[in-house]
Amino acid sequence: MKVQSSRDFKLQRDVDYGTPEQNKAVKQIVADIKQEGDAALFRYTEKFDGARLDRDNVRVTREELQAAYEHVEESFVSAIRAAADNIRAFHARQKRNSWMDLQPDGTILGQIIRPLQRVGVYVPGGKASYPSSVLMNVIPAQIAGVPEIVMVTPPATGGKEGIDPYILVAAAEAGVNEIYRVGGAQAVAALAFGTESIAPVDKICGPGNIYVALAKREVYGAVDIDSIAGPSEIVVLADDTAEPAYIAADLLSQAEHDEMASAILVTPSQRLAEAVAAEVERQLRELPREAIARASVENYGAIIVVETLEEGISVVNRLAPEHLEIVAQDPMALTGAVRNAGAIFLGPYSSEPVGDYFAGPNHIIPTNGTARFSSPVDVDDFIKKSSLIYYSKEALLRDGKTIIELARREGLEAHARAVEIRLENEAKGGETD
Ligand code: HSO
Ligand code: ZN
Repeated sequence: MKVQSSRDFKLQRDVDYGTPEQNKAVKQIVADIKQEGDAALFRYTEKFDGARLDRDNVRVTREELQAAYEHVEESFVSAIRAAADNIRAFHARQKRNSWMDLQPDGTILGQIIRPLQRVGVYVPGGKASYPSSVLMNVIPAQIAGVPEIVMVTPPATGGKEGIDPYILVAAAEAGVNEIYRVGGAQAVAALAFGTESIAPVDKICGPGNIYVALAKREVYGAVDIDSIAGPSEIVVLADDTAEPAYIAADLLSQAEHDEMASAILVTPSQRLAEAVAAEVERQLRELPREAIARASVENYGAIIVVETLEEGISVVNRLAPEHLEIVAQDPMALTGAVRNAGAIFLGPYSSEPVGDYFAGPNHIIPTNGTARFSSPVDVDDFIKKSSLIYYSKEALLRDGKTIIELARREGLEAHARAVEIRLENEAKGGETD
């Protein structure tokens, strides 16, 4: 990893909007599913995933789910359960209540909080198929009270055997209600518009490859979607008190996710900068995913030497990282100045994977600088609000004229009259004729 000064550091931010061919292919798939339903869904599944599906086998059965438990270690089941408990406890704190305000004139104003009815969670196949992400998507929806949580995943994530049993166990533990063995853009379109075998959902979340991301963009509006996740990012802000081997290990924990993941150390200590650079190299050689992690640190990694920790914070705020670790003498004292970071890990023992798997906060966190304006996935992502308005006669008599004034200013006479008819009638004694 290159040690450089903050003056020489250039921020790289790329969002993948796909090639014109990819966009065209996705539009076609979405249109076909919308029009033909299952027939197109099964045709594309055979074409892209090599699996023959029909109405009877597209859905994962209760028996298959039970069988998955026989293919995973007991220790995995207990680990998933312990993580799920922590994630539930953390997200339970986010629940909001409906509220109502009764005013002295009898007016009632309020907000009703309702869960979404039906949510679809996409679980990718391939290198980014994580049981932990199943928990992070499903549990907040469940805490929000979503009654129907549907999962889709490509038919052979676990090779010839079908869906990866670890994913199935995580889904069962998290409380998924229905699972369908479909993936790709066709699965996203099926969730959005429904087919004969899959009822349509209100929101689609979960990560996927470029086709899945483009399909989510394509169906947005017909349904809600979560944000489109970019590669993982970690920024560590550290001073001389930090242990270089720990910092290097934490940087590599995110670098191993993806060739385009970004791992950055920001420090006022030249000594730490050099020690971490050496450690990264040493530890890289011993990693099973060395090739991915090496590509990540070479292309998107950096060690930035700043003058002071305060300057470090301003670099952090510009980066607006998904994950920030503050490993310094007094991390809490620095935290107040952090404006942009999706998740902040404090002190030498809050290694980033603690948050990825176990502590309780969500690990689906804004990437690509979007922590400037967005937040980790939470219960709010799975609720909606309805406003409640009850106007008393007294209140309408008091406010009617003002409303009429505003309506006529907009040239909307019918609006004005809707209120006026009531005022006039009340002036006549309140009888309608
Ligand atoms: N660090 C990833 C989440 C994850 N890590 C899943 C391990 N498994 C989010 O940036
Ligand atoms: Zn991770």
